[in-house]
Amino acid sequence: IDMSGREVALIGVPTDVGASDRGASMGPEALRVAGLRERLQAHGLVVHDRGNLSGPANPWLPPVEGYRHLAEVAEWNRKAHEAVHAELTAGRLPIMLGGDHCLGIGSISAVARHCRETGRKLRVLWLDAHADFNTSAITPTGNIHGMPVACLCGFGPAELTGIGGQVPAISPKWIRQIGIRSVDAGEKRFVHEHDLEVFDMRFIDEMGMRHAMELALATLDERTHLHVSFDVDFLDPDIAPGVGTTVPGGPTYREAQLCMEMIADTGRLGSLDIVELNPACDVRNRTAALAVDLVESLFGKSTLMRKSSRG
Ligand code: 4U7
Ligand code: MN
Ligand code: MN
Ligand code: MN
Repeated sequence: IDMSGREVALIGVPTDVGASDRGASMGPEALRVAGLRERLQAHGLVVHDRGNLSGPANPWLPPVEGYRHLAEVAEWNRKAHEAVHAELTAGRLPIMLGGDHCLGIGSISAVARHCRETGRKLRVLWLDAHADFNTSAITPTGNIHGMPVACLCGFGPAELTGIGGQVPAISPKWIRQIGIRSVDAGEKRFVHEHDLEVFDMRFIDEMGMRHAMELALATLDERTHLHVSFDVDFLDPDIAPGVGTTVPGGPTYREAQLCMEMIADTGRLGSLDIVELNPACDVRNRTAALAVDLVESLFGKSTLMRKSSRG
């Protein structure tokens, strides 16, 4: 797949209000330092770096009625929503540089709104160690970065579920989760209740990344907009230590590369989040460099030229 000439917009959203570890707010700069823009340009993409959005500071308070920093999370997400939606409307491919994963609410609600406006179908690939399907009633932490999938599906406070003007913003049927290996007890029941399609690490161990991705990418067509929400803790912590919430037993370097290459081969990538990178936990920016490497593959870098994409 040749993406050259395609216009992409980098939108930094430097916040960690959705988490209880500080530091994801430094993610956008770490990705820039690792050469994100230059590496995309090397593939012929036209890159506009919009700099960082601004928003409320992290008040660093305990949860209130099951939510930590709800007002601040809502404010950052409204801003992310507008920024992502504006780029999509202008025909550019937005890459949101998080920031913690609460921002998936703003970003994906914007993509869903764009798909409604343009008559497209949406498929969301959620690459993560976690299902992020908690609600205030079942969360063990109150951290809203553990709730974005639930909020997008309409389960959450009106301040978050209403962003983008339609509740729910998306259907659970549009989501495929990959790499999952840490789901809380109440969250697990909720995932089953709503029938989320999850390719967890057990599935990947037994069936392989190739089969998982073939299923996750099945039934796409020319009208499908593919959104990738890439939580860096998806990756095994041995190769990606720079995240706040490490979970052992994630995809290896090769598995992660294959995952990205198979997404690239569809030619349907329409928007991307890179979230949860935490430079305060990283070692000489190597997790940022790895994320940039993988994003390069997502935009079509492959070891050798292919005569045609697999299909
Ligand atoms: B991330 C957790 F309890 N499930 O809800 C929670 F284990 O965006 C972690 O995927 C959530 O990194 C992790 O707080 C959120 C916890
Ligand atoms: Mn996440
Ligand atoms: Mn995660
Ligand atoms: Mn995390």
